[in-house]
Amino acid sequence: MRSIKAVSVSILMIGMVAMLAGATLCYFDDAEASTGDTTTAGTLNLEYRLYDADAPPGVNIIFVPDTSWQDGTNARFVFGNISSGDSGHMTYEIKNSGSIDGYVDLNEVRGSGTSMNVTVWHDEDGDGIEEDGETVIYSGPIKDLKGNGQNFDVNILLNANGNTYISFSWIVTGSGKKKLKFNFELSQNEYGDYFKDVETSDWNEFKE
Ligand SMILES: [Ca+2]
Ligand SMILES: [Ca+2]
Ligand SMILES: [Ca+2]
Repeated sequence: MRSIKAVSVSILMIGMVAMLAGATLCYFDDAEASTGDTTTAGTLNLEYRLYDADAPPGVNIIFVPDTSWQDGTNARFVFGNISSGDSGHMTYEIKNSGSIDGYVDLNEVRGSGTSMNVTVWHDEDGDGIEEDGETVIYSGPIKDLKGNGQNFDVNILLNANGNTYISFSWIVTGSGKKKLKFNFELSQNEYGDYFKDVETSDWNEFKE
């Protein structure tokens, strides 16, 4: 009898452990996009900042508001006094300040205006130069990024406490205002259907 009872208790305990494990997984499955939520299993939090930019002499570059880390807040670059033929780049640094690894996508990339081409890439070393082995995310006119924008399922693995860079090179091909904005999304899995954190840039501006 004693041994049968012991077996029963063991089965009961296995059942309870399975229930607890199931509950933890469900919690992750059901979590909505938010800013730096905490779970019992760890945290997933994305932050970004304006890192670096360049442009021809005579073009003004303003970091708005500054180069501090953004977490639930917005930042942007403003280039002023640009003219047709000018080119340059802007680099954003992103980091995973949570305790679990995640995957980064670039979503809702939206352009306003015409007469500018951009190339967006995973600038692994953050030097603003597109090198062999660095993944190009988009290359083309900003007018093709109108409406709700385009989503780029790039799945950049960003380990807990890790950081990396996304750069945009641009070339002005005509007159008129041009703007560009986008979301960085850090997700627990590659499909963005689990726990995730989204940060949004402000409209980057390119003014004459
Ligand atoms: Ca965040
Ligand atoms: Ca590079
Ligand atoms: Ca993804």
